[in-house]
Amino acid sequence: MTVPAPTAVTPAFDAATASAAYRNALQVIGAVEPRIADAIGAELADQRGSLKLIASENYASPAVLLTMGNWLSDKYAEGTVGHRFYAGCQNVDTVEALAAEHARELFGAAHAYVQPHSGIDANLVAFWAVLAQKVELPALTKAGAKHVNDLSDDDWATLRSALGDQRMLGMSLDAGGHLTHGFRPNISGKMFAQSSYGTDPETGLLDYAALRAQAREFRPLILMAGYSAYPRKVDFAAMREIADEVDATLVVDMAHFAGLVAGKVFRGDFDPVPHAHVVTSTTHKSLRGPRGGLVLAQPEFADAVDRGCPMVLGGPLPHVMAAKAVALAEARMPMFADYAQAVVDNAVALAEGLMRRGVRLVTGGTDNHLVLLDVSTFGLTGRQAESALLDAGIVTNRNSVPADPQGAWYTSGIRLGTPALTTRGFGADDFDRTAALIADVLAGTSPTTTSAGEPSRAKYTMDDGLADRTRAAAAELLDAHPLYPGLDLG
Ligand code: DSN
Repeated sequence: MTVPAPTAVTPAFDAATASAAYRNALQVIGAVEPRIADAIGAELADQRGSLKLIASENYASPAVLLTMGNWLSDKYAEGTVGHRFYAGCQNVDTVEALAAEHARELFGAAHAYVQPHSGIDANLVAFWAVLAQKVELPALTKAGAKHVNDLSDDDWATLRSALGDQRMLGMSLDAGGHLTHGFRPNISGKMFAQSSYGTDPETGLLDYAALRAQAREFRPLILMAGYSAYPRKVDFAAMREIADEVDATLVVDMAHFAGLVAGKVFRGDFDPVPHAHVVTSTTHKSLRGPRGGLVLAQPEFADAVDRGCPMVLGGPLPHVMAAKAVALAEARMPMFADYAQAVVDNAVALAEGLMRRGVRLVTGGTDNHLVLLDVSTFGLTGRQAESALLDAGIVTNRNSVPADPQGAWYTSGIRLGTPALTTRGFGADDFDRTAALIADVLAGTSPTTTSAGEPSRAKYTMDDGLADRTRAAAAELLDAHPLYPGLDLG
């Protein structure tokens, strides 16, 4: 068998060794529950066979994936390195210390905490650390209690009402913010009184002067920056100035663009780490690691961040922390900078290819890893566009656009991201061809009419043969850039 060369932007692996490892693992698993072994194999086939453009997904390396399937999973290790609530944690200490060291070195951070299980967890750790560090509680009864970590039960009762007065200012959901930045369906929206900043209605861009005025008015404890659907860079130096002016703590959630920070595409004012008091992230998006989270902090927040478990987290997942260490080690390799740059170059190619073919993009382009399409110009909702694209083998997700008239369920937008296909080795020409496929699907899809004669918001028809033609064209692109080249489950 000829094994295609690994791409220049993904770590090389020995295909024969990895194939043997996975075949043997699936055999062991299949002996107990063959349907699970089958589902694992089927997931690889699905991932290989679809044009994955979900901005928050990626393909971790075999080394990262294999690191998670072992007996590190069996160890309880609540606490921190060298200070555990269980005996026998020496290997977990090694793992956690290495992951934290890689994170500090990679991002130039004073402190790293690698236990969070997800992005929500990482944000909870950060929010709690800010409350613990910044909220002075002079009215509390316990003598000497200055911070929330030192409270009696009575103090807690007082605190519960006091916490209601704390404020968070975060980016609005339809401008690209995230649920965990103070919105009602998430605990952050219950813990904090929240106000949202949006984007300029004409340009779709962040308006720092308007944000400054809003912060002066609202005076938040936490100024939250970061996004999941804003296709532009954020000036974190400007954000910090605003935070300092109103005595707020700047927390940046870089989950989406951590890979671009790690790969030094976002530098200077656009790198959150030197500017924010606390930075949170997931590890599985553009950073290309295992599913999980981490927190980086300035020294004054380090102790409070380290209390994440058991304050708001369950016991750490040592096998995932080990995989974070491997992924962070990969991100410190020179090829990761090439990868991060390619992610952005490819997003620009995708954006330009779409706009050239008449697709409207929020903000008129991108300078990060994602583009946000406004599909209302095709007479479609985001839900219809998402389903039609999926029929054609293109995996995306619908997303609100600013001031979206269709609301958060149907939406008017489609979000696309380049991290996953860039890992496969797609280049600018491939993304231009991908743009052509997407534009054709949108142009060839129409809403059906409801019994009341109105355009449906969910149902649609596609031109004859369009889905099949698109699938065939997508398969050509995918075949030219195989996922995990040479990996053969037999
Ligand atoms: N669910 C992630 C995303 O798709 O952006 C964010 O949490």
